[in-house]
Amino acid sequence: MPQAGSTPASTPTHCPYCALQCAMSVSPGPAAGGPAGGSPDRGAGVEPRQFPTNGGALCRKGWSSAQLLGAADRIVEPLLRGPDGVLRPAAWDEVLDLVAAKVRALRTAHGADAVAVFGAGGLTNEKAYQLGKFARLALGTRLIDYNGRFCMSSAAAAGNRSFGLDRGLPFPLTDLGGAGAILLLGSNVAETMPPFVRHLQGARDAGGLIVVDPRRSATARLSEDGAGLHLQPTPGTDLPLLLGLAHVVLAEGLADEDYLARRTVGRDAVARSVAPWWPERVQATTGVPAALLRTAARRLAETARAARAGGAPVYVLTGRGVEQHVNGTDTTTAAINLALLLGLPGTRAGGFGTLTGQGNGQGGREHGQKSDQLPGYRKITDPAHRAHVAAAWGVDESLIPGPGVPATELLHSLGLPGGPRMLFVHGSNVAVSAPDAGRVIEGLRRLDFLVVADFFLSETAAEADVVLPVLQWAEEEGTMTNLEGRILRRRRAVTPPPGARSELWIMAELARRLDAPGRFPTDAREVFEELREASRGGLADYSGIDYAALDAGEAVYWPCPADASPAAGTDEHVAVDSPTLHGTPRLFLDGFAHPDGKARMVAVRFGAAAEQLNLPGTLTLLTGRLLEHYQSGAQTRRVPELNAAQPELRAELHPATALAHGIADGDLVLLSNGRGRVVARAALDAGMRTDCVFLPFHFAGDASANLLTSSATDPVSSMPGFKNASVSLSPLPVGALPDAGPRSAAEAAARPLVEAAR
Ligand SMILES: Nc1nc2c(c(=O)[nH]1)N[C@H]1C(S)=C(S)[C@@H](COP(=O)(O)OP(=O)(O)OC[C@H]3O[C@@H](n4cnc5c(=O)[nH]c(N)nc54)[C@H](O)[C@@H]3O)O[C@H]1N2
Ligand SMILES: Nc1nc2c(c(=O)[nH]1)N[C@H]1C(S)=C(S)[C@@H](COP(=O)(O)OP(=O)(O)OC[C@H]3O[C@@H](n4cnc5c(=O)[nH]c(N)nc54)[C@H](O)[C@@H]3O)O[C@H]1N2
Ligand code: SF4
Ligand SMILES: [Mo]
Repeated sequence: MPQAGSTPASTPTHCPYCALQCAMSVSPGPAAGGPAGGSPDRGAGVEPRQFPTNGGALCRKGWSSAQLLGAADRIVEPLLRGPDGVLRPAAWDEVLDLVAAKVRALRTAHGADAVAVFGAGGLTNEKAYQLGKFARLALGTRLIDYNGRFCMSSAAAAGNRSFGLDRGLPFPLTDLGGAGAILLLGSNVAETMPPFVRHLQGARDAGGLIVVDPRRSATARLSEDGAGLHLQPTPGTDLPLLLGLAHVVLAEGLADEDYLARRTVGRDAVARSVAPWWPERVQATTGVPAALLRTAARRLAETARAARAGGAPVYVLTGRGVEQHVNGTDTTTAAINLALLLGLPGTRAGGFGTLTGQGNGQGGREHGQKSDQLPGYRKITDPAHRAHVAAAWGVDESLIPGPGVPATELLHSLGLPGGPRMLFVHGSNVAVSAPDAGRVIEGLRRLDFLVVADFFLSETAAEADVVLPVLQWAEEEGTMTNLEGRILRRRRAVTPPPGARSELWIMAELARRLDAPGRFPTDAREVFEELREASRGGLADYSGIDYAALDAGEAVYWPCPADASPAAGTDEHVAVDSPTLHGTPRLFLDGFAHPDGKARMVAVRFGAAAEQLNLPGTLTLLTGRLLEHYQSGAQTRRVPELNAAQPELRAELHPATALAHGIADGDLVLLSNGRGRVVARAALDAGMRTDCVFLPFHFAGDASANLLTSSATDPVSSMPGFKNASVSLSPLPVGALPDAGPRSAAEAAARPLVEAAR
């Protein structure tokens, strides 16, 4: 239970939102611009802090983040759905007793897998770790997965396959600043991590920023100063584009053959696989002119050659635009292959990285909330890994269930025969953010019992039988692992509302009621101490890290083994910003994490899935993000200034596409396919391709882009193809409004367009 204690005037911590984890100081007090009706004693002030990643800057979301601490519609008491279907406040003991009784009853009647858990990459390391243990030991279920499956899974799978290890950036972010060239594929950092843009400046100044995006995004526009390039392929064709870049590098003798021979295996198979992708064929498939492709390949290769001689380094970076496809793992692999051909990963001449998204998207994928995983990035199917974790948990290994199923499969099996009948959701708004969300909402409604831990009545919480009010970022202690694999302290800066509880406390209370084996401490530091042991010797080894070290310097990159000897495949296990700290800021300098120390070059082939080939008359739906909103929008739609800046769903369309469909700027349009219908306001933008429409996924109800996305997934990573659905576009026909009435006040509030049009 949270203790009301004294809070210092200003506490150093980090932003609640994305993986850049900008440093800030939080002081209790009324939040500037706080929401009307908010609790005046629950606000806080935010000031940016100097830190290498954000350089003292914050984006609008960071600046306004504290406003939600005292939001008027924050949930501050447990809510229980009554027989009349209405959610009403209830006492903690009453709801926890009920939840535990439901678990027991369903387990007895249907087996332990009748209960499932859905976690998140926004949870602290401690909560993510504890949630994985809670599922396996307290619930006894194998069914746990999390929203990182929608986020980092393709990049993680590719990194593990090629390098033997997945750390989003295997080098400090500040290394990018001196780059001579950066190939940035499917990432719109100018909106998704604005303070990151400073790290692109070196490449921009050198004319070496090359952005690949079917949209002329804010980031693509950054490449237009100087001699930078914007490649604007047909969506879903990054794989052939990358095969084409590799083709040019090899055909023109620009590969670093010495590096390939020393540090990789599989070069010849990759060379054979890219041979058929000559630039003119790539042009026919991707729409990117052959000459532009050659220019890009030569610029990267020439800069890489200079880098090997001590010049400015070269980086290849990916974002969700290339990863969230049914071939996302292979596309990311093709990007890694290109970086390997240029001789970059594990050298001072540059590298490959992926830009992790959620606040703890990196740590969230290391500590065991993934269906096939145990802490320390261990495998749940490996007997030695299971034995190690069982010992750290103090339980018999046989008590740890086997692997579960990935997120999309889990969410689409809810309430179906053989599927889970009860679900716990911690930190995700799946009713808005999951693919084919209409089907997910049906599944949530089929469940016998839904428990959602949140601080707002998100669209998912609005479906719950029990809502458990939890702490917000500035009210809790813990650690986050940022996009560089650097472990940071999240600190309690303000006192939480009396009715809210920490998730560690909730798990401990339920574990006790369920007579769970293992330990469930409520103090984050105590959980971290156990996490250290559980991770010891694993790929993501945190055993050498403790809160005291973090509090002293905030510069520990994993792996950080307790004995301070280098982890396998890494050589730079050194003190970084502080002489007392250990860590591995740069991975792979001595070798990759495969047993032979060599990177795998995996030959990948382009085979477009049916959905990716547009039917005549349809457009490709691109989905993504706006600066002002975060993810499902559950938080940022509640911040007045952010919501005022982006109040409604806008569909970005090329003027020619709009004209062909009889649509003018500002018109309401209907986007539809076999899965659903969405209403949006047309926003004409000549930077779009004529065969695409772009929708952000931040809005709910009939403005939810995920009513249209497909649940088809990548066979390796189980990543859904969020970035590539086929849709029909029309002006909103009179009488064509979706007729289902709003289910909740939250949903109604999220349907301004439909309501306005009625
Ligand atoms: N403002 C804001 N910032 C955020 C978030 C947020 O919700 N809002 N979320 C955070 C999280 S969890 C994540 S994962 C990151 C995501 O960060 P990004 O990866 O930068 O975000 P997206 O907007 O999803 O996608 C990036 C770009 O991919 C492009 N794209 C779409 N399809 C394709 C394609 O087929 N090929 C290529 N090359 N590009 C394509 C889109 O046009 C878009 O500009 O952002 C983090 N930061
Ligand atoms: N079409 C489309 N869909 C996408 C994507 C896309 O690009 N296109 N991107 C995907 C990606 S990359 C991601 S990461 C997902 C993200 O989508 P979601 O998983 O839905 O993420 P959020 O909207 O951040 O939801 C977080 C919820 O948890 C609450 N919350 C925040 N912190 C905590 C906490 O510490 N504990 C608890 N219990 N609750 C908390 C918030 O109030 C909010 O309701 O969306 C995916 N969906
Ligand atoms: S860029 Fe990300 S971490 Fe930084 S202030 Fe914005 S949302 Fe927060
Ligand atoms: Mo994400």
